[in-house]
Amino acid sequence: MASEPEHRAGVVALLGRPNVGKSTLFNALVGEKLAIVTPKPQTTRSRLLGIATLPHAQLVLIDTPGWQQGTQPLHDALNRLAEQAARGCDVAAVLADLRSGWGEVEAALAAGARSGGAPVIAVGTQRDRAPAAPPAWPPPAETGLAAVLTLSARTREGLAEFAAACVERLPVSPPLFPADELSDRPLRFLAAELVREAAFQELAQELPYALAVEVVEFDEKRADLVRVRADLLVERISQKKIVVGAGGAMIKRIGIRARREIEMLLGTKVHLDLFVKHEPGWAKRPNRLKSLGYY
Ligand SMILES: Nc1nc2c(ncn2[C@@H]2O[C@H](COP(=O)(O)OP(=O)(O)OP(=O)(O)O)[C@@H](O)[C@H]2O)c(=O)[nH]1
Ligand SMILES: [Mg+2]
Repeated sequence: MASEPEHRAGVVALLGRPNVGKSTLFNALVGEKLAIVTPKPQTTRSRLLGIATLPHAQLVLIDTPGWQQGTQPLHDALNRLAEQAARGCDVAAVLADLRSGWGEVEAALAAGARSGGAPVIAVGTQRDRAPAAPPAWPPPAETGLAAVLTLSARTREGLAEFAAACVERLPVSPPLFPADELSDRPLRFLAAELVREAAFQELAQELPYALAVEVVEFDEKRADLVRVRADLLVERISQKKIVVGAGGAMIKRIGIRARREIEMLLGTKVHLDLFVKHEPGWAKRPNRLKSLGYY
């Protein structure tokens, strides 16, 4: 009688510099868009747990903020999150954009995205838009890495191979979460993130970084319509003017985009009200960062 493979389960941390594609890979593996993704670096501000349940394994994925070089309390907090994820995982996946090559993996490792003894898999991302002949990466034997592989989270090429490389290195264990669970975060937090994603996409340059989003009301009493009220916090009055826009045009655009995304997440109609609030120094107070979910 052929024996079933043993069930494996454990934590896989996705680490690397901003914009390499950690959140996109996370969503592709979880099979739902839980993590927000934008073309701008430093999109992710929190440790997000996502669950990928496979036939004989469960990957508990941790999406992390990209490694930050700033010195503000927000940057410190984000770097701490990535460090904690690296220390507490069974497999550390260090991602680098294939277009920038091997140096980015080295930099991420040097910057502290090291695992506390867990095997490290180096992952070259965005293979679909990398040059035909990407820069050569050294073989794992020379680097102490458990494996080196490449993939595209967008086209899903190489995704199954990456999952298999992780599973192989996870401990034998029953599933850690129920098979139908996808994340440890409440829907209201995920909704706040989708508002932040819309703002990142609509606003130019530096402004998105001065902005936080807090969902202050999330009413699911009606089965066919969820009411969401969210505040967009900005640090300066001048920023408030830009986020509201002439005649409210900008906040309206952000709202339309965010509502579409929240409706997809919840699978119902959504009524979304957005307010722009001036809250100086939100990014400087550790307790405030925590209450906003950036921990
Ligand atoms: N073509 C292509 N684009 C990708 C792929 N993966 C990510 N991207 C794009 O790269 C940009 C950054 O992706 P994210 O997933 O937000 O990157 P991240 O590493 O989570 O970034 P931070 O949260 O800022 O650290 C987005 O515009 C993505 O759409 C891929 O496999 N192919
Ligand atoms: Mg991200």
